[in-house]
Amino acid sequence: MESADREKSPGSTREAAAPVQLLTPDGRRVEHPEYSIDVSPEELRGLYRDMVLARRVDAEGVTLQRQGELALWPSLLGQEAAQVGSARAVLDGDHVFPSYRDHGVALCRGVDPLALLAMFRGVSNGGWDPEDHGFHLYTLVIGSQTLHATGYAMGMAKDGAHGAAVVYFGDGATSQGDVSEAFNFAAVYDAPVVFFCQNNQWAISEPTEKQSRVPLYRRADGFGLPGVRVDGNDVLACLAVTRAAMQRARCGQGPTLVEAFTYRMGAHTTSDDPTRYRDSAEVAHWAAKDPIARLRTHLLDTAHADQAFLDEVDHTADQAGQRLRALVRSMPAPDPHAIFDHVYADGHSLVDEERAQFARYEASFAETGGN
Ligand SMILES: Cc1ncc(C[n+]2csc(CCOP(=O)(O)OP(=O)(O)O)c2C)c(N)n1
Ligand SMILES: [Mg+2]
Repeated sequence: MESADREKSPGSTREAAAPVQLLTPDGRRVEHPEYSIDVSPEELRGLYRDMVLARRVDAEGVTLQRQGELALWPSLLGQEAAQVGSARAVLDGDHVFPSYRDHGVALCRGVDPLALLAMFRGVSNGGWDPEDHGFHLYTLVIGSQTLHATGYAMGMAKDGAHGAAVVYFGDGATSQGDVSEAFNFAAVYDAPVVFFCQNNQWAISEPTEKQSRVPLYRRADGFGLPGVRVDGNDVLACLAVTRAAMQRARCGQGPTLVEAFTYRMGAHTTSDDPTRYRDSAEVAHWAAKDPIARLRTHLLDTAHADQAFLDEVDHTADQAGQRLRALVRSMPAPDPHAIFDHVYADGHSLVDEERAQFARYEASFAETGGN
């Protein structure tokens, strides 16, 4: 087993600056010369509520999959601060391009978590209308959404829109050519886009040191855009850094790469067993940096919240979980033929052929009495 803090190993060529931090793992508020932020007690409580709700929805996703109600679920456990902090820097008029585990971002943008669960149940073809919340569709083709976001941002700039785009991707995605192309396009065209990389240390079973010889935020140097590493388990730092980057983008000062240094506490997806490739000591090391626990400690230490508030948040999250569970379990199965609808706006002979073929296949069960 390698050291839990792998990037600090002696002789490594991957030395990195200390990540931007505003809240220490033991819940102490610290200042940063470049990223000061004024957050009211009410906003702090809101961030806490968002993170607890995100964790609860996520836990429902895992459990429902285990009970056979969902086909798959990619857990965000451990990444609540990176997602909520960055998402709360998004304003109306901005556009978010997510990956596939960004449920916390979806919640903050106002997407009903039921839509996320429906997609992973396989009863919807994609989810939601991106126009409703400026929240585009989940992307499973690793890294491709960085190009979508960059192109969209270039379009926004051409239209004279005042918003910016933010795109979420992982450490593994940085090895995709698409991501390098997006960095380059964004840099040379000064596109109003923020690249928000959640470095959760793993790309399925592949550790980050197999993705890059340099810390990921330093990739930005070669493309001529600023890169910054932020403590991804510190919701305040993620908010401050993303807010600054989005503001830069909105003001026509171009793109930024933000690397949120965090950890995937759970399995890659419910199809994965991480005990096959990583040590429990590493997971324990990161559990001590839990993003929700540190904000809870801070809230209690500063008397910005009391136990009654924490209990109410837990109760609300439980109720949300129960609502989701009941609604997911009662979702009707879609008509299997619906999969052929909407492939093209107009009809297409190939789709018609496939539809007919599927109808024959289905009819064959009736003839043989099989199932
Ligand atoms: C283009 C492409 N190649 C491979 C895959 C298979 N795949 C799915 S998730 C994943 C790992 C991605 O890791 P990372 O970018 O770190 O994101 P994380 O899952 O950790 O959030 C891979 C290789 C894919 N979906 N798309
Ligand atoms: Mg990863």
